[in-house]
Amino acid sequence: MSLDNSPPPVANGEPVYSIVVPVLNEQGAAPALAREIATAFGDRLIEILFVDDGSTDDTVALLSVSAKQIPRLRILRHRRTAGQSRAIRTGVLAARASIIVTLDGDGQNDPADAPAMAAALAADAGLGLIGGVRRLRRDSRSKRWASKAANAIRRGLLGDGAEDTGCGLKVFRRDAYLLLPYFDHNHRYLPALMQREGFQVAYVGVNHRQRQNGQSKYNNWARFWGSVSDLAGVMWLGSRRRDHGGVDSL
Ligand SMILES: Nc1nc2c(ncn2[C@@H]2O[C@H](COP(=O)(O)OP(=O)(O)O)[C@@H](O)[C@H]2O)c(=O)[nH]1
Ligand SMILES: [Mg+2]
Repeated sequence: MSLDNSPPPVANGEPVYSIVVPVLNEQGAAPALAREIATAFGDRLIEILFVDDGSTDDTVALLSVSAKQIPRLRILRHRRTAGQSRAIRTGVLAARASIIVTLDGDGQNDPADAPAMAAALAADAGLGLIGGVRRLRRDSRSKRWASKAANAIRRGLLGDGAEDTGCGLKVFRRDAYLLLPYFDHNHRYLPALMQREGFQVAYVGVNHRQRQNGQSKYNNWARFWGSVSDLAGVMWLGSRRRDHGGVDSL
């Protein structure tokens, strides 16, 4: 079992995409998802980083078995649970590719959508991020309603134009992401934070699937109260932005 941060040797050069998957107690979904990601990207040079956030089930043990069959799979593990945003950040810091793809670890995002999104980002130097927009949500009615309301409030207050920041499927530039402030749940504000740094952001409709295993880690009320302070913080960050209009080298 490899739990350290040292990258395994790569036979054919550096990966072009690093796929980062945060997981917390996803033993029923994670191994199949790792295989699906490897299949979706075919023979493209990728690495797959699963970041375990202190699972208490068999997620890590099962992923370690998968890694024997999928040499491109790396597993990182937090010693203590620190949240989805922190797990994404751990994966991005360890990633070797300049383009990052993130996916939820429960299998609700469809890896088949990812290669085209990554290629679209690679082809457009002005874009910092392409966010997935779940076309048909496969979630409970209360979650869909809460998500719709949260998205509308955030969009209205931040003006980030993002219809669905809760979608775990996103592609972005590693160096752009590393310019952004980290805070718990910052993964829901990546479009606004990217725009604040001057990057363009685009959106694309993606597939969404029913959760087949395990349980959702978020409940609506906890998310609501967290969102109030997160939104206030991101609005403050926006109000403190100043723009130099470009830098000339003389
Ligand atoms: N690393 C980490 N991942 C988390 C945490 N909470 C949720 N996740 C992962 O984030 C993804 C989305 O979470 P999920 O519970 O499916 O949220 P939902 O789709 O909104 O119900 C899944 O891959 C989870 O395993 C956490 O505290 N830490
Ligand atoms: Mg989910």
